[in-house]
Amino acid sequence: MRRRMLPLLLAILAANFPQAASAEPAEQAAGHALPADEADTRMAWWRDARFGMFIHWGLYAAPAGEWNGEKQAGIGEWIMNTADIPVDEYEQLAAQFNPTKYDPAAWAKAAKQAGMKYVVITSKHHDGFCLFDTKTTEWDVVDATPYGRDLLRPLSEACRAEGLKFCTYYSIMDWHHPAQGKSADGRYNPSTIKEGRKAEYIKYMEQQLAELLESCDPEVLWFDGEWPDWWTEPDGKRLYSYLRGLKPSLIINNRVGKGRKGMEGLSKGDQQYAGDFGTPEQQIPATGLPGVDWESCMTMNDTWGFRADDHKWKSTETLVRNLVDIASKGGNYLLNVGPTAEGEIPAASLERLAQIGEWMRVNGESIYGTSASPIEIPWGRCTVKRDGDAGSLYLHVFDWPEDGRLTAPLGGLKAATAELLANGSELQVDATETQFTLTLPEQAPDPIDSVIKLKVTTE
Ligand code: FHN
Repeated sequence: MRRRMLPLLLAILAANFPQAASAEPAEQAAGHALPADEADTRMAWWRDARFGMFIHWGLYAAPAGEWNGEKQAGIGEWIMNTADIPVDEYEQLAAQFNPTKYDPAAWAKAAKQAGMKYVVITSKHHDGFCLFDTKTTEWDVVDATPYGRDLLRPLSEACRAEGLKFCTYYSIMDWHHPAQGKSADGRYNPSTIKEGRKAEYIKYMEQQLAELLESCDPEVLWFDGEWPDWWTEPDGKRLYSYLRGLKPSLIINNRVGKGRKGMEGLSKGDQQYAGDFGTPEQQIPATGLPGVDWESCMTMNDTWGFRADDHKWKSTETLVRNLVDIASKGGNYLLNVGPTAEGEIPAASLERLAQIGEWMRVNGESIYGTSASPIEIPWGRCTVKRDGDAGSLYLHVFDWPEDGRLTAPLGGLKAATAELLANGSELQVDATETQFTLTLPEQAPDPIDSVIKLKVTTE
């Protein structure tokens, strides 16, 4: 097979070593209207983390994708996402919810061993049911279920014991709250606010969020359910300011307002929308936006919440390559698990998490703390780590060249050394003024993604 040219590697270098390349440095958008040093300081751990666990857990795990004997096709969180179930029928689920097998320490360990750096768990989904003890309602795990204990605080402690950041998801839309109701036209996830009761509900939300900050001190508040027409961008900006006032170091996603769908909600510094990062869902943007923070949230199968007949599980290869693709574009990967009503993460999820962890133990440095490279490479991806005038390019080779050689144009950069992360073995680098060629072993060390660490300098 013809030698592969690493196309336009110059653009990568321009984005990360502007003094080294003639190409115009990639546009460095300001990702945030607040003073860069404040946002940069606050976002630093989140940008380094690159990989987190999403947990969708609640009463909807009990019916597990079936209602009145009918399996719900399509996305399995139908149970939690439809307002077609009469509230008094749905409320009966609380009596069934008794997660006696819940082991927060095991959940935190599974996330840690997968190479994840943070955990985002549903504190309240659209059904309004709270997994934490709240004074604002009896519709919570302490007052309404046989389990009778707060679920989030123990997980926050277990995450911190494993060195993970603990974060919470919170739905603005709340079908159970008396101030909200179905929209007349029955739209998907319908929700309206009753005449004159919006301020009441916002106060309720603020009280609950203050309780969450107090009881389990999340580092990120991950909002959702912001799409009903009655919730506006000014509402989101006010809520963002309220929360940052309570906890200045808090990070908040762009669904606190109307900036959803990830990149389109991201401004390049004009801060059109409230929120610190974009939230593309079940998708990976075609390119990153240099200088803008974003996180792709995705399921491991096709359901957010647990479904008894869970299927369409993605392969570990797909999950690892998603992580690499996202990191190569400067984003974070929030990968979801949906625990059962008994409190167990499904075996199929645990298996994939363990396999991802094996890859991360060898190659994690090519993900953590890396930044975007501005182009896509057909046979793999590239992530970048700067170190003054030097740095490393991590070449993620998905498609190992049959001729065992990779060639790249290196305008003004010196390829110092190259090694395989899998075993530290040095690779021969033949450099000329304009390009270098890597000689690779016949066999790819990792069929999913073999990573080459290329140290480069500018002098
Ligand atoms: O309706 C929810 C869905 O259940 C899930 O929580 C996702 C995760 O981002 N958010 C909403 C759909 O966009």
